[in-house]
Amino acid sequence: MTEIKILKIGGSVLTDKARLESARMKEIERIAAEVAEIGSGLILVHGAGSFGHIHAEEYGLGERFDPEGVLETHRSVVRLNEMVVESLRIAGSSPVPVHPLSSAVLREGRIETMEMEPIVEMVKRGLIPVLHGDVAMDRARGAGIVSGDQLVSHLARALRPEIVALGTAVDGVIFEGRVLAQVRRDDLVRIGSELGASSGVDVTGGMRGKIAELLDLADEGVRSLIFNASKPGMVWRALAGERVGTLVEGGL
Ligand code: IP8
Repeated sequence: MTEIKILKIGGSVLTDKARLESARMKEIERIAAEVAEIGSGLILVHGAGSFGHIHAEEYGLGERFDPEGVLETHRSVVRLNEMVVESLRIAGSSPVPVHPLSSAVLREGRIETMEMEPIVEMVKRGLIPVLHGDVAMDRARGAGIVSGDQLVSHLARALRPEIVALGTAVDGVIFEGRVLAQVRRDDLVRIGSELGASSGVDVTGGMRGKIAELLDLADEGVRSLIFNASKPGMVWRALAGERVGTLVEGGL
């Protein structure tokens, strides 16, 4: 089977997080063009940004089960997903939407089961599965939020991709004003207090949540890159195997 690459693009790149459901179409189109140059073997995951986070908070989805909140939050992220899928198609790729609400079940906010077979078959046929942060059924809480970062680490554990790259709106993990070339678990004590929450409404933990997720993945032997997807050319470079941004790796 083709080597797999997993790319995540954060909601802060694709949307204006301060304004409800405002997509940055130019950014979506630019990234779609960079992805199209890479070709097949790719799984794309995107964050929700101002599609999803604002609804999830409004309905208190982290704390209580709310049927309308499940529907409205899902519908909102699906609207962004459709824009991403359509831009990829126009750029010449063969994307297909994959919605975690219909394919994953959580327990206490963590993925317990997720359909992987359709995703594997899609990649084998040269399609690009496009997943997104979503609301999902939770066996303990009724419903919960599954972030794009958690989806990336779940997919990467199962599929052992050659590249895992997470595009954000910053240059990587920044400590004392400089981008760290790599981060290991031991570094957390030193840099922990500087790791910010994300700007705008974010129910899944910003940079801190992202690093926690990626360090767990690194412990299982899968390294990942956090890089700036808002800078033109960086998505392509990350997918081409360049070491851009910050590498999250396991301890020695
Ligand atoms: O933007 C969150 O996904 P993320 C999904 O990847 C929802 O953290 C529905 C808020």
